[in-house]
Amino acid sequence: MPTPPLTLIARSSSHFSRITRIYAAELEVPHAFEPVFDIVSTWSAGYGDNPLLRVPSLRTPEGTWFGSLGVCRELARRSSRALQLVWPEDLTDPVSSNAQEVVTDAMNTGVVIITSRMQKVPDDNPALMKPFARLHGALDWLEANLDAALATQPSGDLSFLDVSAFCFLTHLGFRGLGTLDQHPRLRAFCDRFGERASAQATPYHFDQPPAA
Ligand SMILES: N[C@@H](CCC(=O)N[C@@H](CS)C(=O)NCC(=O)O)C(=O)O
Repeated sequence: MPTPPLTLIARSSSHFSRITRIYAAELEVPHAFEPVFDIVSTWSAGYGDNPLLRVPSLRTPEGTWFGSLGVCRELARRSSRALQLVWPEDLTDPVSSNAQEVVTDAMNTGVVIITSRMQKVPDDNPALMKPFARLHGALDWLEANLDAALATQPSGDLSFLDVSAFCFLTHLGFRGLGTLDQHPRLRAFCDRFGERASAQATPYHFDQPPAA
């Protein structure tokens, strides 16, 4: 079988990567998957020449796209499906715009905590006090406001806010960053979105390098 001309350079354990995997599935864009096994590496070629040394990237014959939003936009341009897509710039009221801000920033905060843990920084280190407070504040805010944000955004087949919120919220338990035990509305949202085939096809797991 010929290799598809697109390659997603990503990690199956990464919430930003999962956004792009869900878009690729929804948009039915064939692609190869190139896992980044060593996320601590500073070798940019391993990240598709992304100088930020992060996943995801999308390698195409025309060039490489860095970051989840840019990758999703390129997947949309390459899709033959006529889906109505709702992007962050379509969120023109405060509650949905703020929801996107809170979700994206909380995802970045999760990355800060995970990369600190990789360097053996304990969770009670003062440097992580504010990131954990930020994460808890984000969850409480989303519990109170996400439903309104989702209802207020323009209607469409797929919304970046929905997808990123789902990837963020389901990643918390996977990486031991928190639970949704006290957040029933967020749990209900995850259950609803989790019924989509694209969500079920992209569960979090750690990619394993091939045996030597
Ligand atoms: N703005 C980027 C953020 C990507 C990001 O932070 N990815 C994480 C994995 S979820 C990563 O590469 N972490 C490794 C690091 O920060 O060194 C996006 O939207 O894709």
